[in-house]
Amino acid sequence: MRLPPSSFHFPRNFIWGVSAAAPQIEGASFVDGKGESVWDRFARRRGAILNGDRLDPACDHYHRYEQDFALMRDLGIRHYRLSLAWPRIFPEGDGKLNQRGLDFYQRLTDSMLEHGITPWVTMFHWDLPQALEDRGGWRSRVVPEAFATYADTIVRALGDRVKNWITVNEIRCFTVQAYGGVGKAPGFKEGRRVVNQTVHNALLCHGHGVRAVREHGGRGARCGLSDNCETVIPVTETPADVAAAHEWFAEANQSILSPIYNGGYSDEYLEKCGASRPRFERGDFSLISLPTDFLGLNIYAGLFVRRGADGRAQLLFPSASYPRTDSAWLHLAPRALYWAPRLVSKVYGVKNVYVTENGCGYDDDVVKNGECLDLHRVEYLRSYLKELQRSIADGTPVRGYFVWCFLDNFEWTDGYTRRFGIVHNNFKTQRRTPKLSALWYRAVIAANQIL
Ligand code: BGP
Repeated sequence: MRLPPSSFHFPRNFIWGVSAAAPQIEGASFVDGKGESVWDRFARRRGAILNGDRLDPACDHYHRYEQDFALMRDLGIRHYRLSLAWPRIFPEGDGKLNQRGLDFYQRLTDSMLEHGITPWVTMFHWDLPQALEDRGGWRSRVVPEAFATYADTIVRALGDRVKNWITVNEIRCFTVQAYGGVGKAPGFKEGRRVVNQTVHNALLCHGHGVRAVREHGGRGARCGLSDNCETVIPVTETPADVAAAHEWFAEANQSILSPIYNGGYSDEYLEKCGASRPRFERGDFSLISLPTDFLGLNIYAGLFVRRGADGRAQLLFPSASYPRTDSAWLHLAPRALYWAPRLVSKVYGVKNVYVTENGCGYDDDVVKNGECLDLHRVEYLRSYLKELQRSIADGTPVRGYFVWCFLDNFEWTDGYTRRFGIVHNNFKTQRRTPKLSALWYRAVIAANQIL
């Protein structure tokens, strides 16, 4: 019997891109007037980062961006998600502008455009100016106040060439994890009330980012958040488990997505917080819930859920032998790329979803005879993309996909050990070698289809 041909096509105009972030690739931590970030400081703390690695030299992208954009172009990559380093532009977080920092991003975005690459700019990817941390950091409204000026400044300066803006990246990571003792800079262990407050202050920054784009972004400017929402996968795709996934997803994401999409914290969330609820002011939620154009999702893994015997959503955790990447937190769960976009569009009515990060980290990506044969990454990306394609075919409004990461880079507390790139970087020589996954991705982009 002949089977119909399998079709792994993506919609016309689907955006294929790669992602990276300033503190992870630029290096040049103290060049041309850049101020210290909380990650620069945290990396000096003994034992904080594997092997005592620092954010310098990373990929020295600060000095090598032209060569990197030429490589992107050769790989057929037309969309690049980058971030701007706040402390390059305002070394103290607010106050005096460092023109050299801003000039750098003007040169950088010009060069991207010359190479035929469209910038997707994240305003903040975790590198808070240390000076702001010294004044209270995310615990305090000092940060959103400073962020308002920072966002106005960058959108005014780059708005003529940047049309796609992402406000902040993964609120949970630089608030709940960073202040909740989970090993992210600045690395504190605060109580629940303080942690909830850091989330609220981050939401205010998101709101200011949207406001700045509307006020100064010019024609065609679009913006949204990149969120690492809590992701669940129904164990079986039956009505009972799918409904359980819905319920769990809606409850788990209320601290970040409800204020943005529903104009405030839910009563349920505030009750759950009790005395630890965040303090807010009148007017906060009209800023936080300003309409956005899209939602970015960073999806790597997902937990499993089913309808439990007691009728409630029951979470199931992968066992020790469940297959994982070299990052313990990153178990293989391709169906996360089906369910996260679908659930977010159903629960919050999101009309345009972009997967702004997806990828995997391994420690044994080596270059041999000029090649890096990262079969594990090809298979990872392929299996996840199939699920994304299935989600789109079932009607989920996903418009684009960005691989994390273009280059092996400074992977936060894993330093330079954990390699997430589709391009290998030799950190001693700064030599770039496209891995098998990059060559495969080039073919996928060209065909607009999984191959
Ligand atoms: C996301 C971040 C990225 C990237 C990736 C890999 O959370 O937005 O910056 O680093 O995860 O994660 P990690 O380096 O923590 O393993």
